[in-house]
This record gives sequence, C-alpha cells and structure tokens, in this order.
Amino acid sequence: MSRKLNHELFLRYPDNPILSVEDWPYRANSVFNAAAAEVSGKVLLLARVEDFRGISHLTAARSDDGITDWQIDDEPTLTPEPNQYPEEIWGIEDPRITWIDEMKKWAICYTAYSKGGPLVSLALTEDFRSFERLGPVMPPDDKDAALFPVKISDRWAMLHRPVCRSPLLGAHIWLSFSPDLKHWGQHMEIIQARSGGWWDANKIGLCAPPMESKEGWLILYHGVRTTASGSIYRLGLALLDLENPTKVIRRTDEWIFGPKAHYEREGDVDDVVFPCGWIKRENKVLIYYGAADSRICLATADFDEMVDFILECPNDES
Ligand code: BMA
Repeated sequence: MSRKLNHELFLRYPDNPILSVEDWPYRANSVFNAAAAEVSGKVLLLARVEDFRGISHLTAARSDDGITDWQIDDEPTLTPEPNQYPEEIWGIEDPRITWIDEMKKWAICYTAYSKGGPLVSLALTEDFRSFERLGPVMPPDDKDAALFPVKISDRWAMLHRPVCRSPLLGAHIWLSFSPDLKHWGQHMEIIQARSGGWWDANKIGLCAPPMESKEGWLILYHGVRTTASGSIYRLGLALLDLENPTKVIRRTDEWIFGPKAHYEREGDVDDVVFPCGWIKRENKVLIYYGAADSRICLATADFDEMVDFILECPNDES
C-alpha cells in the first residue's frame, strides 16, 4: 500500500470546469482532452473539440494564469486534412505537446482516426498558428503518445500505446526510438496493464508527456476498469529512470485520482478523467483533464509532494 497522505495528491480546482462548450466562440458538441504548454508566458491549451458530426479537431485557448480569462481562437486551429492525410478522415483527437529545445519547436503527438483505427500522428509548430505535419508515425491501433523533450542516447523517444488484437493480451505503454522523428523502431513494452481485479487491469495509456524530476521521469497514466455499467478511467503515476527510461523504477499501486465530482461522473462518456497536459509553475503542477468527454477541468498538485509520493511507492511488480 502507498503512503497515506492526509489530503488528495491532486486537488480539484473549486470552479471546475475551467472551459466548456458554452465558452466556445463557435458551435460544437463538446471540448475536452486538451494538451497544455507554456508559450510566451501564457498557458496554451490545445483542446479537442468534437463537432455535431462526431468528428474532432483541435483549437487553442490561451490564458495568463492558466485558469481564467481564456482567449479562444475564433476558428479551429488544427483541422483534419483527409485529402492530404487520409488517416485523418474521422478526425484528430487527444493531443500531447512537448517543447523540443534542440529544435526550438513544439512537437504535438495526436490521434488521427483512420479507417483502419486510431493511429499516432506528429506535427511541429513554433507558434500554434502554422503547423508542419510529419504525418503518421505509428500504425493503428495506437494512441496516447508523447515525446520526451530531450534525446535519449542520441535518439528521440516516444511513449505510446499500441493495442494488441486480442483483448486478452491487453493495451500497454511502449517506448520507441527514432533518429529523425519520422522513422521509429527499437519498440519496447515498458509499463504493463495489470490483470484481474486491479483498477488498471488490461488497458492503460499515457496521459500527459513525461515530466522531468531529479529522481526520474514522472509518468501520469490512465487505467481503465471495465464494469457492468461501462468503463472507469482513473489515474496513476510511475517513475522511469532518467538516463534509461526503459527502466520503471516506481509505480503507484492505488489510483491517485478518479471520477468523483458530478462533472466527471456524467457527460457524453460517464466516469472519465483524461488529462493530456500538465505544466509546472514554480513548485505547482497544473493538470488539465477532460471530464466525462464533455469539458475541460483543472487539478493542481505540489511537485515535491508528487515526487516524494512516487518514491515511496513500490518497484513496478505488475
Ligand atoms: C479513450 C479515448 C479518449 C476518451 C476516452 C473515454 O479511448 O478515446 O479520447 O476520452 O476513451 O471515452
């Protein structure tokens, strides 16, 4: 069992949701699962927006404090382009943003919903106004991907979640490497979904991009519990070795955050908390999550407390 905290590790912002479709400058069904980045001193969220056809695109919202007064782009920021990128035929979803200092560019991993299933696509940007698409980098079914901000042993590294064809074999988090961001290989399964009655049995996936700490890479992941009345998406933490992130040093046994508030329990898909971005300001971590596939919410955590917490968790023995 993990150490008992006298409060939750992630604290819900009292005025959640921070963004919902009512705030949007144009007509849409829902806004959720936003990536986050700090751009020119502001917090930028790249939100997944689902239209009334059921197809998603991405739209940027900017705020000074990352909580209030969001300036939302008047029109979709990044839209599916199925003519040039056929794999985007059914939309683009669930982005994750990583600042690549070596290139002075942001890398956005997102899900392209192709006729063959969801896959991982990659785009680069310097300003979130124009984008350089690299196209698909992982074939279907694969999603929940993010890049590490630095090269590992001279290669770019990406966490992602391919799905085994047999549901019995599960969906686990893999790590792959590339010399140029386009050609990926050396695939390795690193964090496995547990089995049986565990909260993260059979299906897990990366949430936000890896966050660096002195002790290792902090990994926020979701676990999906299948129940008689649907799935429950909850969150756990893991810690990967800084130099060799194929090595899982720690992993929470218990989930650290799950659907509890009414805005997480009810929506287009009930009982879902789904972060795609977190940012660190001083010692405070702002975690942006989609709630019930319907709105964008915020939780905060103390960075040192999070690191202390994961260090007291067991070695990964799934
Ligand atoms: C996952 C993704 C997410 C979604 C979640 C819950 O498989 O499709 O976009 O938030 O399911 O519906």
